[in-house]
Amino acid sequence: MSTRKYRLGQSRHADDLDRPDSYAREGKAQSKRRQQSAERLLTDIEDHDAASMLTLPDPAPWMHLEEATLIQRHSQWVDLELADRSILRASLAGKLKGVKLVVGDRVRYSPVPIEYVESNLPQVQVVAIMPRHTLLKRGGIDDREPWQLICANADELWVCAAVVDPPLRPGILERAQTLALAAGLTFRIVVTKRDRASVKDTLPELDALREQDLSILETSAAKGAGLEPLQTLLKDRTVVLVGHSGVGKSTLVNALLPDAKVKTGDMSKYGTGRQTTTAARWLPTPYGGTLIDTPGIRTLSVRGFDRSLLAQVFPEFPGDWIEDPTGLDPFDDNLDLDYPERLQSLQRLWEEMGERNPNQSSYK
Ligand SMILES: Nc1nc2c(ncn2[C@@H]2O[C@H](COP(=O)(O)OP(=O)(O)OP(=O)(O)O)[C@@H](O)[C@H]2O)c(=O)[nH]1
Ligand SMILES: [Mg+2]
Repeated sequence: MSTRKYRLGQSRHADDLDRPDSYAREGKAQSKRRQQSAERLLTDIEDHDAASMLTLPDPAPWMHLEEATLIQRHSQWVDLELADRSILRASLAGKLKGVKLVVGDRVRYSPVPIEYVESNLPQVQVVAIMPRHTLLKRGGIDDREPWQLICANADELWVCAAVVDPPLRPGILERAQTLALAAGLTFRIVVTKRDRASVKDTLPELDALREQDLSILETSAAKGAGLEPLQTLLKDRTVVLVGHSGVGKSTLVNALLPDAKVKTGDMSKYGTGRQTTTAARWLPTPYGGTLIDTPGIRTLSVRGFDRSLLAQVFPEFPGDWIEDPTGLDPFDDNLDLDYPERLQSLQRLWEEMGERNPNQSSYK
């Protein structure tokens, strides 16, 4: 038996999906049992309906107040970045307590409390959340939480994938692309640790993705190579970095923003499942704009996302395959696929999207 511990944000189920070697679909009966136990749970839990969780109270009465950006959540207060980029600690007005706030949220705050706050808490009070331009989320880890929010109002998602340690696997890249499309973010792939492979190695793992005209940027933070294009792209943009633990997100942040001095890990912890970065970090850049460093993820669940997104992720396949890819055998000689693993990947994401959370009232 595996003794690996699963932490918040990591479900055993989702973990398996990115590892073709250990990937085995659960049988129908098993899946049914899981659904039933989830339905039983439904009665004990508060209303986490997907739509209501993402609905924000109307900010109209508070538009005369100053706007700020939420950059970190604590249990009883939040940190705000003000227009001059200084940081202020604030508590939340009562009516916001049920709202899922996330890094990047634009809020309105009152310098004096509009309702009673305990004296040991910040007297500055967040009273409204502005509508979000974009909302990056992934499928929830269990049936209680339909979505896990990653950040609000970002412009781009850069998924980091290392050449080795951990190994380069396209699965997470396709997942990240799906989440970026759903959220309306520009998607780029940042290959890290390029120095760990020979220059002659063309990284054939990425060939299928290269054919899709995706933006792929190869970097080595260790050698300072390939960083300039990233710095140019960062100008006046809010960019969120995601990727497995240990791929080098924080090391890349430090190379791009020498003043950031973000904590990075050493290789000894690789495979232990422990992350070096434990909460999303909001990092203003000297190029204008912001980088958001996030904790390493095991995988990005697409559970409950709209299957129509797959047409954009897998444009090389005909529409009827996207509609239902289940009957196809990727290794069937008649299909003669250049990249059969792409079809496998489509099948996996398609199945996973159909696993609706019992609390999701709607896809999307
Ligand atoms: N050779 C080489 N090693 C690198 C490079 N970038 C990062 N590393 C190493 O990879 C390890 C992990 O780096 P981190 O930056 O902590 O990884 P992370 O993605 O932030 O990890 P989490 O915070 O756990 O999600 C460290 O030992 C780094 O020194 C690189 O460009 N080349
Ligand atoms: Mg990190």
